Amino acid sequence: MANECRSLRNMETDGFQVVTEVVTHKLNHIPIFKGDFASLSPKVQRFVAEKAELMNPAGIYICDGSQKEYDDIVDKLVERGVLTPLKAYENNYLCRTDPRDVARVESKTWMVTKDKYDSVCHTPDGVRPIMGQWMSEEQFGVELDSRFPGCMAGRPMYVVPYSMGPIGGPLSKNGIELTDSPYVVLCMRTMTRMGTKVLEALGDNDFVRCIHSVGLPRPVKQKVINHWPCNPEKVMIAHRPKEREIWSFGSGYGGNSILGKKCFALRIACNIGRDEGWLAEHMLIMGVTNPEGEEKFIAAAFPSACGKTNLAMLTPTVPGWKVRVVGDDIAWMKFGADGRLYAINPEAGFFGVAPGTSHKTNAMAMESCRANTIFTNVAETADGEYFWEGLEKELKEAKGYTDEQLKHLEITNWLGERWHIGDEGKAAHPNSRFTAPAKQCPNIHPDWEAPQGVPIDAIVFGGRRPEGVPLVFESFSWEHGILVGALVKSETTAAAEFTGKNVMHDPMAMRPFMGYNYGKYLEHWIKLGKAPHKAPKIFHVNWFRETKDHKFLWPGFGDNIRVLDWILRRVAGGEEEIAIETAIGYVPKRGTINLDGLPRIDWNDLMSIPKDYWVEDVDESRHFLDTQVGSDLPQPIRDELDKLEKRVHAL
Ligand code: OXD
Ligand code: MN
Repeated sequence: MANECRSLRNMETDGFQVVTEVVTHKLNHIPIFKGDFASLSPKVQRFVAEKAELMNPAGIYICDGSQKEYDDIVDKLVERGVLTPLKAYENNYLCRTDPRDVARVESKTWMVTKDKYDSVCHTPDGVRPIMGQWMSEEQFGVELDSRFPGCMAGRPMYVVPYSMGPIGGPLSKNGIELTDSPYVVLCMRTMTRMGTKVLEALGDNDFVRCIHSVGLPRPVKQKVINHWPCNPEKVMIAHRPKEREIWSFGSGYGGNSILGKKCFALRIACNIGRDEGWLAEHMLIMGVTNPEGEEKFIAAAFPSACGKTNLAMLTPTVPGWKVRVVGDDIAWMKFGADGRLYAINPEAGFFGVAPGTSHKTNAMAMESCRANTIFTNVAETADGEYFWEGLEKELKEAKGYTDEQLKHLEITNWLGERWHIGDEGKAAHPNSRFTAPAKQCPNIHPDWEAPQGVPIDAIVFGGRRPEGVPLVFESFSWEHGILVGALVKSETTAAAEFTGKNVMHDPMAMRPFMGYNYGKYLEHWIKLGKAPHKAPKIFHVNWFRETKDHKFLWPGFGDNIRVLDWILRRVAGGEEEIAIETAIGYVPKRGTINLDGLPRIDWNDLMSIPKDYWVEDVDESRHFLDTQVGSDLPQPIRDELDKLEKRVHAL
C-alpha cells in the first residue's frame, strides 16, 4: 500500500498546490491541498486520517465554505468542461451527468444493522420489504472492502463540515462529508450550512460521518462520459444508523451523493429522532397567512415529485392570502415545553425538479434560481438560458417568438445533442434539477432559520391519486391520522429509478427514506402524540383526482390555497358546520371551500367517496400492512384500520 500511495502522489492532483504535508500516527504522507489539518478536533482528525488512509486520495482539501472557495471550484470545473456557464444569468451553471447516473438508486440503498429487524419489519416469507433494505454487518464489510480501498486515488478528498439546521441551533445536527466530487462540494454549500463556522460550533462533539466516492480512482480504466466520473455497476448507498455513518459509492447524483439530504436528514436523522424523541420527516413547511393577518404553519408530506416544492412556494390565487416557505422537502419536528410541535427545515437550499416548473406553476422557484444555481441535466438554449419541458410558452412570450421561430430555436438537450421543440425525446431529463440557495426565494419566511423552529398547526399528507380519493379530508384523531399517513399512495415518478405510471404505497412519503423498522416508526409517532403534547390535526389532500377521460378535477397550484383555507378554519375550530363526517374522515360541506372565480368544479366527482373503490382500497391496505409491516404493526393502527373497514362497508 505504501508504495502504491507514493506513486499515486505523483499523479495528477487536479492542479492543486501542496500546502503542507501532515504526518499523523495513522496517516502516511498525504498532502494537504487546503486548510489546516492541525486545527481540526481530534475526532475530526482521526476520521479524516483513517478514511484518507483507506481511500488513498491525492490530497486533502478542507473546505472553509467561503464564496471564494466556491468560485475557485466553479472555475476549475468550467475549465474542465464539467460545468457550463449559462450566459444569460449571473453565476448559473449547467452540469450534464453520465446518462447512467440520473436519479436516486433505491435498489442499491441499504440500512446496515446487527439485527435485521432493527431495519425492516417482520414480513411473511417470500415478501420483499419495500420500506428499506437491510444488509448484515458482515456483508457490508465485504461490500466496503470491494469498493473503498484506494477508491479516491488520484483525486482530492474534500472535507465538507456541515450543519443541518442553523449552526448551533437546539434542533440542529452536524455532519462531515468526505467526498471526491467537487460538484458535491458545490451542492453541499448550497444545500447546507457548510465550512469553518461549523467546525467551530462542533468543537469536540460528535458528528454524522459521511463518506462519498464517485468510485473511479485514477488512472481511470473506463471512458468517463460528460466529465462525470461514476461507477454505476458498483453503486452502494449504505447507512449504519447506530454508528451514525453513511457510505456512498459510485454515484455523483443528488440524493445519492449530497449526503446531508436524504441519507442524513431522513434515514439517519429518523434514528436520532427515535432515540431523542423527535421526528425527521419528508415534509415541506409553510406559513399561511389569512386575509385577517393570522398566520399558521403547515407541515406536509408528499411522495417525491408530487408538487411539494410548488405547494411550499404557492402563490395564492385568492386575494388577501400570503404563503411563505420555511422548507420544501424535509422537516425536523419536536414537541416543545409548551406542548406544541415545532419544526425546522434542516436544509439551506432547494434541490428541485426542473421540468414542469415555470412562472405559471411556481414563480417563486423560478425567481430562486435566477443566480447562483447549478442546473443538472436540463437543456440549454442558444442564448445561454436553461430550458426544460414546461417553459415553452414563457420562452415564446419573453422573446416574442412566433410559433415558427420557437420551433426552430436551437436547443442543446440534456444529452448534449442538438434538439428542437417538437423533436422526439425530452429536452431535459425528467429528474433534472436546480440546486438553488433558499435565501434567494422571494417568499422565504423571515423565520425560516429560527433555531427553535416554527409551531406546526396542521400536518397534511397527500399523493397522486387519480381515483376515489376526495380533494381533502380530516382524520378523526391522531391515531387515525397516522393510519392515513401510513396508507399514503402515489403514482410513481422519475425521482428514482422507476418507469411507467403505477400507484405505489409510499407510507408517510417515507418509503425510500425509512431509516428503521417501519412498525417501530409508527409506534414512535403514536407515542409522541400523547399528552402533554398537543398533537396537531392531520389531513389528507389529493390535487390529482381525474375524470374518466383523465382530466384533472381540481386546478391545483395557486388554487390549492382554497383547500388550505378550509384546513386552517378546521384547525381554528368553532366552525363545526364546515365539515361533514364520512367513513374516511371529515370532508368539506358543499359550499365551504371558496370556489369564486374558478371555472365549473364538479363537486360531486371531486369529493365523492365511492363504496366499491374504498372497500377494495381498504382490502388492499390491509394486505399491504399485513405483508409489509406484519407483526410490527402497532395495535392502535390495526384498530384504526378495523374501524375504517367497518365504516367503509357501511357506506
Ligand atoms: C427528492 C426526492 O429529491 O424526494 O426530494 O426524491
Ligand atoms: Mn424529497
